[in-house]
Amino acid sequence: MSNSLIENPPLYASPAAEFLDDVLKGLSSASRSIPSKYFYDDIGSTIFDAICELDEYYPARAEIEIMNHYGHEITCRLGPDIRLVEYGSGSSTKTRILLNHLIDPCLYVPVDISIQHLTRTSDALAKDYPMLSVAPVAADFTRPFVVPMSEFEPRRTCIYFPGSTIGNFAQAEAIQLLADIAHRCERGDGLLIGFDLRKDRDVLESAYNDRAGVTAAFNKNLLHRMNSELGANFNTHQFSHHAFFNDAAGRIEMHLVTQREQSVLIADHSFRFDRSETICTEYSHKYSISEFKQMTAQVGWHCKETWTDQRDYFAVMYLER
Ligand code: AVI
Repeated sequence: MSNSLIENPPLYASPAAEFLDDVLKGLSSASRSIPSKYFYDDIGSTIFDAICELDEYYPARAEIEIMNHYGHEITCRLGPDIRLVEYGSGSSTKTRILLNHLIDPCLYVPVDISIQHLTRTSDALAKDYPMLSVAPVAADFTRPFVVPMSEFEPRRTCIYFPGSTIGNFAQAEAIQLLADIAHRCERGDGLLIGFDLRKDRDVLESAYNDRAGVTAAFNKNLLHRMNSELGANFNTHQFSHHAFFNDAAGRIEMHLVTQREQSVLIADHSFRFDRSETICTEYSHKYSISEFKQMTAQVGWHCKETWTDQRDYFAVMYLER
């Protein structure tokens, strides 16, 4: 397969009807919420890249530190001639570190919900790694999609799931997703996954309440997206960003809080908001290594090795089926 020209990726991304259904369902429930996957349109994905550059947002740097420090060891674990499938590939920043060490990968399959971001990133990778076959797939990885096959039989498939995105699922959903990934894999296939570790409340809360307000803009982009794509009439100035660590649940929660009583119209459905009422837009779970080992073991994954950064803020775990 030539990589000089990346064909249009097969498209499995959420259509507008599904976005509307999820929003109406989420806003009709007693505790209002919207799935965090809807953050990632082209603008949201670009704001997320800016979050990763912030001083306060330690997870991105901690994971890069691990990949830079242990990249060789990690790729020795993965072995040569693999098909690498990345869930939620975004800008593929950490992938480049893997690719610099991997021996003769057969195929790289970035999977992302934002088609524009995916196409840009895949084109850039194809240019920078001319020997690599790249076959992007635009999909919501929580739903079934077909993984392209490589020209040569890979020694194994390895799922790369960096960025602690697994933390954005409620714990039961995270376990279900890990089980689904296991079912899609064959015995001996690998999973390289990054997750954020528990730490001081101050460090956690600063990471999601940066001084420059980039995370607030990321959160509010969801309102702009509902206005432009679903014809909603949210007054974005009347909502504020709120993020805090819920200790009992072991997670950061992000919310949009109404500043005053108001009604919002979305596709002929009217929603009344009391003053200070919130819409939960994201969970970001923080796990211990032993907790994460237990979660993965119960759905058929065997932990082979774990690497952490110097401050033990973040972990990257390699598991096999
Ligand atoms: C993508 N995900 C792992 C990020 C996180 O930290 O949970 C999303 C994010 N939300 C606010 N800042 C970053």
